[in-house]
Amino acid sequence: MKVSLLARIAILLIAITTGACTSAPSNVLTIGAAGPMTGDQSKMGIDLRHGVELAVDEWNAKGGVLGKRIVMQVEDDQHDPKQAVAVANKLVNSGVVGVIGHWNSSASIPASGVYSQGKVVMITPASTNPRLTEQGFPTVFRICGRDDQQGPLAARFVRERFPNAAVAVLHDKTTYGQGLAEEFQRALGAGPRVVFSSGVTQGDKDFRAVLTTVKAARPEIIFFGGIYPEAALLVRQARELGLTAPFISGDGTYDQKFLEIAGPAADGTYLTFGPDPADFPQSQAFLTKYHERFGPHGPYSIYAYDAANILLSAIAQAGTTDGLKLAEVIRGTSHQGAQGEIRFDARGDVLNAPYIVWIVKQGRFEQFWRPG
Ligand code: ABU
Repeated sequence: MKVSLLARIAILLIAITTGACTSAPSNVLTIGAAGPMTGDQSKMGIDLRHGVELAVDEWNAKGGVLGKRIVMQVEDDQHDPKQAVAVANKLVNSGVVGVIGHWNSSASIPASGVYSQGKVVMITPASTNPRLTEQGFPTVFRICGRDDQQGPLAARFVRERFPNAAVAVLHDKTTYGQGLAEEFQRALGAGPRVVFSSGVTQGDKDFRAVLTTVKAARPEIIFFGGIYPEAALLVRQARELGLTAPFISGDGTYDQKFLEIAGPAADGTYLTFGPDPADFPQSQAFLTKYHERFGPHGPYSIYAYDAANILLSAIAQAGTTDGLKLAEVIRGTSHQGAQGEIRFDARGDVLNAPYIVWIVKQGRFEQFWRPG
């Protein structure tokens, strides 16, 4: 009898210390934010984190969601596909209610399988490769446009502004960069002629060898599919080699960092990206709050902010953190974001993602061309 009582006390103590008999629910909900938080693309991860942080703090100031305080779990995928899968597993195992991320298509696509398996909502603010939402994962969303929109837009711009031009196509061999270059090339159609096409290696610093070959092909325009660290060096080194053909690139190049690294060589570069939120009344409150807190916004800060608000609103509306139910609410709701109305289609893509062509003039991005 004495032994039995001791045994029961021991079992009770083990249960208490391991939390096995704890019935009180946690008073916090955790939201994941994942992207390249360190390394050469960390500006993008930090912009993403800041956008989410602003939304989370606003919700907490209003009392949180479902009566719980919201906390963030920020994870660094270093824009590496393997690291992205590790991060996704870590977030799912932590019990996050959803993830805002990842930034790179090469991270989002492999990570999306993990979130789908774990029935966790993932909303990427920036991954534009079409494949992400073609996989049929019900909990995967993208709040930005796709490369089969911006690639053809760039091609149309080239056809209209540089008809019959000789075109060189370069890309960084990543899911995003190569995919975008292929979309561009496919949409060029008759008229412009591709006289050179090749990949470069992400992380390289010296592109003079490939640029010398590009120069020999006498291009009249150079398209680059890739991110700003390589884009900036390419454009700078091209000008040093006397290669004067205008550059055109995509949203991965659109950032202040591109201007800083490329310097005056950036002038005249064309880029495809969305219109300037500063032009829209509905974006003003976000821009003011973001600037006061973090300084100038990055290209995808507002997308991350809207994505976090969509996730948290869905939790409030659904009254649950069940991923599949949240996905239903997200898909079935017209969201009023800092960018205006946001609605998703059955795949998880946004219904309206306008692209325009920007130009760099005297070290600043200016809106340049809209499809008629
Ligand atoms: N869309 C720009 C860069 C992020 C990505 O899709 O890889």
